[in-house]
Amino acid sequence: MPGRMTFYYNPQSRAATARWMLEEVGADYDTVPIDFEAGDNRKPDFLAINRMGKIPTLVLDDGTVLTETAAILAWLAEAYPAAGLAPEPGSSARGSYYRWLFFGGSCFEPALTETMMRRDAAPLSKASVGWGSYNDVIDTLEHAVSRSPYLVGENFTAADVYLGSQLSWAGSFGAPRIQDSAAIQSYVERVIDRDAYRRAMRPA
Ligand SMILES: N[C@@H](CCC(=O)N[C@@H](CS)C(=O)NCC(=O)O)C(=O)O
Repeated sequence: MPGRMTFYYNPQSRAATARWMLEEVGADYDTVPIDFEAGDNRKPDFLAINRMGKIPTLVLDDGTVLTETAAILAWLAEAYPAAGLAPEPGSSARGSYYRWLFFGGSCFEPALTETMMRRDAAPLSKASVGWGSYNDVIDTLEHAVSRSPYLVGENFTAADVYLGSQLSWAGSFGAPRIQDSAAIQSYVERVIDRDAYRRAMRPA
């Protein structure tokens, strides 16, 4: 089992998702608060750890630096197998699990950014951008969460931590078609109804 880690965190950020996962697996970690207003993430000490100046950033007990929410979740799921948050390596379910983990980062995130931050711009070419279109992404997710309780069938996985968190956040700041989708809302309510989520939402 991994030794004590250092977790750079702000509750109003993607680091909240990583904290949920740290709580899911029962990781041993110290939290370092990052105050964006104070510019903590642009100070030389932090930039020396993550040149991107972004969180979540997780430093392992041997000094290895992990960034990118999906990568942190995938690593934690593997490093703490007893938590049962990743399907068997090489199984079909493992393939689906990767599909949704990657879909979160490479389709949902940029589609959301395009929709929320470029509202007045013409849509980018659906055939050229990797996420197609926001509506296609939401249709795909709506279908995926309607056919089984979790993204990978009957079992909750780290992919649900990622997509559940993304959908919950996106809905809370008014992204289209999330709060008015009964299937997505029911999925979000289902996946966040967990002790680890509630612990992760407490003040650090
Ligand atoms: N690709 C990264 C994105 C991380 C990210 O953009 N984090 C934001 C907070 S949600 C951040 O640290 N922003 C501060 C800044 O860039 O100054 C991931 O998936 O974890």
